[in-house]
Amino acid sequence: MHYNWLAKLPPLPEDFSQLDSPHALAAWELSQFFSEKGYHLELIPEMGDRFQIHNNIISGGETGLLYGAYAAIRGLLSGAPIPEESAPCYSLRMINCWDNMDGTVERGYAGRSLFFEGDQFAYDPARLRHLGRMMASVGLNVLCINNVNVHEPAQGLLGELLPDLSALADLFRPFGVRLMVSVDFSLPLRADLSTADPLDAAVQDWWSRVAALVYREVPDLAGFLVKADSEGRPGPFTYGRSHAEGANLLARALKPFGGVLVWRCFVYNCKQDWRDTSIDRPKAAYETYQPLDGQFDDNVILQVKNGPFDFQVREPLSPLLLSLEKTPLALELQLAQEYTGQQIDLYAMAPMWQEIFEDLPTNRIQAIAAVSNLGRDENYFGHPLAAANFFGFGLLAWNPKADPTDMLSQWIRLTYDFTPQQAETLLQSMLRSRRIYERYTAPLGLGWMITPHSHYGPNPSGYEYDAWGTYHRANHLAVGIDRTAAGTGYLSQYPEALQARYQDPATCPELLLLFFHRLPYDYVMQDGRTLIQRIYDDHFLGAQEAAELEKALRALPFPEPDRLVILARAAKQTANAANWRDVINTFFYRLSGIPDQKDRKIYE
Ligand code: GCV
Repeated sequence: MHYNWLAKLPPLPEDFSQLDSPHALAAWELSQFFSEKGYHLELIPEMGDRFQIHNNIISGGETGLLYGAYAAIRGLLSGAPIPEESAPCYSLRMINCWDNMDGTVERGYAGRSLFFEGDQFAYDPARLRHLGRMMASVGLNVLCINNVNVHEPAQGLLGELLPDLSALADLFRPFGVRLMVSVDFSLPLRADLSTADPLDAAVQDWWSRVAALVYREVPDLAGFLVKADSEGRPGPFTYGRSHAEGANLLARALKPFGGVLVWRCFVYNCKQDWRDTSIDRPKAAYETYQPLDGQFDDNVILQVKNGPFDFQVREPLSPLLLSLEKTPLALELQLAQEYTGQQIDLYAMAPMWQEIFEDLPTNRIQAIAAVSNLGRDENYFGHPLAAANFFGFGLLAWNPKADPTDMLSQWIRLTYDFTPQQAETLLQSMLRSRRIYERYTAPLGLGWMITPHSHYGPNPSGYEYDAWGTYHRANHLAVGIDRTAAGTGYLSQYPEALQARYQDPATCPELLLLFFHRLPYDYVMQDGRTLIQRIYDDHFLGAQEAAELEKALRALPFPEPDRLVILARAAKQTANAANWRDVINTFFYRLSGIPDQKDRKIYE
């Protein structure tokens, strides 16, 4: 038995032959709860994902009926209001799995792949149906099953593995979930073409033929996802072509079949010389894509990570998301806790998403994606409480203005039978968890003081003399990078209002201070503390709060097996936080020579 927000629903039937459509599944789900005073379903195909609930009638399109049914069931079980009508903000609400066919998951913290093992498809249909149900229950509708770093034999997903892909698409169809595949830009070379140049007629023709074959097997495939010219992946730069030319090549092949081409904008120089201060990695995506605005076909979606670096605990919004006017955009979030505690440390993401959408008008983007935190662990998420991030992401993708407190309390009520007071303790622990993690790790927007490669635990200079463009440039006097016009000029990529907000250290939000500014350790913060004292204080406080978090979790009556896992992870988090505290404080003390005003233990 594993607990998550579907714990109070009856198991899905083993024989799924009757539940062959979202409509049929909606009827079955409702019948489990409302046998007497049931809901009637009224199929109105043109309503698509939308639904209305009036006088016990749920009207909607095929998928709308399913989302309406789950909204009614969630309301019944959690007390959350059941909407009279509802429509998703974005039509593509996507989970991106970074699963490899050997069974590993890149940046996966919940066990091995749910889809693959031993270089082939290998899955438990019941487990995947449960995944489909989890997705549908919160309105998620696209699942990209393989890593954006496409490794053999995943190249075969568009070839010899198509029958397997088709079977998997069949499995997810009743849940209204369409598959997507990550595609290697150099795939034509695997088929013995001499080039993958997007302007080459033979290459264009080859992709069109491949798309036709793929759509014959999987007619509702959502499309392709591509990571190109990024971290060693092939791409159009090899042929002196732009990313618009590269993306349009694939988009045109997909167009006749209604597929979209999702092109990731995670492009930067990962072979930088740390001595070279003329390059500033956060500038890269804007510099690459902003000049191409207007050159993309209408079925291209550019997928942009929320921040200009790479899913650090705190980054400002990527300026690219605010600057493209003519190109559809997808926001990319990361549920996998790569830099944020690896599903060991508690890190509820909803408060962070709320901050993102404070700066990002909802209509600036047309789609939303999240890197999966799923795996083959019994509870799918490694840490049972990490399920709340998956659940919350679904609600966010449906309505980006959803309130973090509402999302998390709904999840708690669906998952555990707690008293209101216990539920409140858990809610507050989750709401605080991100700031706690932030306090004991890299200070004030610096990021990257993490152990290289594994990305768990502290190593303040691990990425400092490396090629990844991730520098804090701390010396004995100052720390941070000046990204104003006097420095790298990154700030000029923002609209004026945000430039004004970040420009002056005196008004820049303190949690981003060292992202935008280089400051001496005796710089005086808004509350009168010096910068170095603030760093020490945050780290002592963060470690103490992690220990308090553990205590709060220990006092809660989590059912087994959740309790065992949650408490074991909380203990690891406490130790991790203490380690971060000591390493970061010692690092800055040794550099600055400035003692802690409160005379707490910092190592010599
Ligand atoms: C899939 C970071 C991660 C990589 C990941 C990459 C990406 O660099 O460490 O594992 O690769 O982001 O988003 O493409």
